[in-house]
Amino acid sequence: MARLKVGVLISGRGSNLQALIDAAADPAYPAEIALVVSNVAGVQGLDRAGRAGIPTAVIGHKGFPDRPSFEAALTTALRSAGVAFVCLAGFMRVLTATFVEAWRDRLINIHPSLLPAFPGLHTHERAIAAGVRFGGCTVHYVRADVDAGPIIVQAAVPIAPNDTAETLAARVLEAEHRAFPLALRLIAEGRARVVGDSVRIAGAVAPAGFALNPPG
Ligand code: DQB
Ligand code: GRF
Repeated sequence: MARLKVGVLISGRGSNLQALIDAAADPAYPAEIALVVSNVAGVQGLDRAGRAGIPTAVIGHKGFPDRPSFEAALTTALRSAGVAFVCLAGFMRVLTATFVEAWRDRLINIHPSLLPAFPGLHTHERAIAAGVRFGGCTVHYVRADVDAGPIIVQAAVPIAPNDTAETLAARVLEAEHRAFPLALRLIAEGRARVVGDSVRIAGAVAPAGFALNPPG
């Protein structure tokens, strides 16, 4: 089967990008990374892509007069590389409704909390301050409303009494590195379907630690 051609947008470290690169190194994985775009030059994620032989582009948002022109350049680069699906992996610019609609249901993000709790930034500090006992991560389709799209995969992580934002972030990150490749695989296999505001998953066995919505 032809593999789904994916573009990954990053702004930094790229450890979730690395998890996708590692998953796609298996020829049986149903998606391949055709392009990595960073809006920031010199970041570690670009080195990770380069090492894997994946084409990269730097499209700095500061080089454009407004968000629509920046995003038009993103879409042009993605289309030129034959990208059919886009993953946000630590991409730190909020996208306009125009971009989101252009890639509707072909655009996902990974967020380091159990949404709908703690959308936005500084999630780990906020979770600890709120005294919640579980953190986690969420892979979701992107909607104009930030961190509010239909949820594909979540994983929960316990919060220890002595956790700092840093120790919790590290524990959540390990879960992210399993959840993101899982979500992309389910989508690329054609198992994920957006029904209203939620995602239905058909014919998949949930790996240990994951629960998937039923089909329907
Ligand atoms: C992010 C969500 C929010 C931010 C960054 C990444 C944020 O608030 N950054 C500070 C403002 C930066 C700016 O001025 O642009 N996570 N776009 C839409 N919907 C989303 C998710 C992310 C990025 C862009 C979304 C997004 O759910 N419309 C990733
Ligand atoms: C991750 O925690 C991700 O959930 C959030 O930004 C961080 C990116 O880390 N959106 P990395 O660049 O993938 O290492």
